[in-house]
Amino acid sequence: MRASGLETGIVHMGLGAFHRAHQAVYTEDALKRQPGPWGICGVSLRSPETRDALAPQDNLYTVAIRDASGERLRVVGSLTETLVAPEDPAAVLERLTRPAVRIVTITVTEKGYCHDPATGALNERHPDIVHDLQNRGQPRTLAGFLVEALARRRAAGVEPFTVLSCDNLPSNGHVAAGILRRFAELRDPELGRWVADRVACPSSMVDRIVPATTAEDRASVAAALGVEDAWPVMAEPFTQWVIEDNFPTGRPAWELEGAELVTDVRPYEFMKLRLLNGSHSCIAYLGYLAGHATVSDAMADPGFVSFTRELMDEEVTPTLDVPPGADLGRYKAALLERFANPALKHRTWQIAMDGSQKLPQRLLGTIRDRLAAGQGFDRLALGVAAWMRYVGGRDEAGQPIDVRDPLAERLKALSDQAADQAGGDTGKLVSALLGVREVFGDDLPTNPTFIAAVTRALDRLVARGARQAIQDVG
Ligand code: CS2
Repeated sequence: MRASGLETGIVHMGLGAFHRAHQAVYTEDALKRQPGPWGICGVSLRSPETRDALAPQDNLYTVAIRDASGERLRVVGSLTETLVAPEDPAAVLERLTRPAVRIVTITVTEKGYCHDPATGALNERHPDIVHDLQNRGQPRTLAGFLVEALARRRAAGVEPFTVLSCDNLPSNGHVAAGILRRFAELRDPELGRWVADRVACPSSMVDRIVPATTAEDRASVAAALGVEDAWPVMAEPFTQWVIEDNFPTGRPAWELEGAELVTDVRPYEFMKLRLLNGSHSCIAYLGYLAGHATVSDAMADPGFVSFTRELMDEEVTPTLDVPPGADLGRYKAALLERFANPALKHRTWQIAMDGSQKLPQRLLGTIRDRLAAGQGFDRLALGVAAWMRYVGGRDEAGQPIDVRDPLAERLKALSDQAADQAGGDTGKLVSALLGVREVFGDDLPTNPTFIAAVTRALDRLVARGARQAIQDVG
């Protein structure tokens, strides 16, 4: 629960369930051990729902930690305030400019960076970026808010804040630094140089499975607590946070509560993005097509368990640098157990969202390493093929799929065009979708080994269905 008079020292951009079950918990626990001015002002970049739920309950909320053995509830009090950016961008800029705010943490999801997922560079044609360059005081995007606030701090002689990305991107600090520098440079080259020289953007690897809260979850938490909580969050017991220790203006003592402060986060990021998130995306597309609504449903099917184990052991593991002290065997065994957690209803549909932003770091980077080493990647190719089938918008029973993706319309149009062409064969669909360079870059679409593997996988998927296809590659 909240320490009274907690001062705000962190602004968090992207106030979703994940932040509330992860960084907010680490911060509260660290402050219990070592008090400090590190309360969190949570900012929603889009909808008012979280603020509307939390403000009337003094920004307190419950984290329900669930697994097969039962449930543990705790109330978290590290949020001091909640703001909704589109309602009052000026208030968000004002908080970001306060000298007492020394860290900005971020979970805006992959698409919130408005970058090109294949290269990591700022997408300068993104309509919201174009808007923010022209409307400095009324921004919509992460880059628009942070760069305007940094410019104001610079003008007022206030130290810049440290920017800590907590999104599932490789070298997420580097990606954040790149988009901030470029956005600032487009405003003014001097500002661009100052941002590049003065703003620390440490990388971090975050991990905890936190499915979207359902009405049923709310009701069960209310029954257990004996009071209503308008928006509790559900999480697994496992939690991990590995942070590059680069905070020139200070930070909470997160390490006192289990965060690992290191000099190089990259091996941890690759391990997690490729093993956990890569498997997650394959299970999401293949599982959804096979009729599994949740990850734990899919993992109740032995075919999915073997597929995931072999994907990790045979195709992903050889591409990894093992992080210092990590035991990959144990890590992977724990992942299979975590995916099977029957108390979490983690929808395959939820993980399938925004695939165009996720595929590069989850599957395609691994595939590039396999190609370079002359090694096979049939399971990864099946994951890519399942995504191709999924974005076409029809499942194996011919039912429509509600595809959520910033590129959804374009992906659907490409799929429809390929299907309309004479024959409508799988090769046409593969070549149409490989034309999306933001996802596949310039190399994969012209690589014959890659094209052949994905086409073969898609043929298999169409002819045999997902359940059978995962067994055929075994
Ligand atoms: C998931 C992640 O939704 C998704 O794409 O793969 O949110 C995953 O649950 C987290 O990264 C786990 O740390």
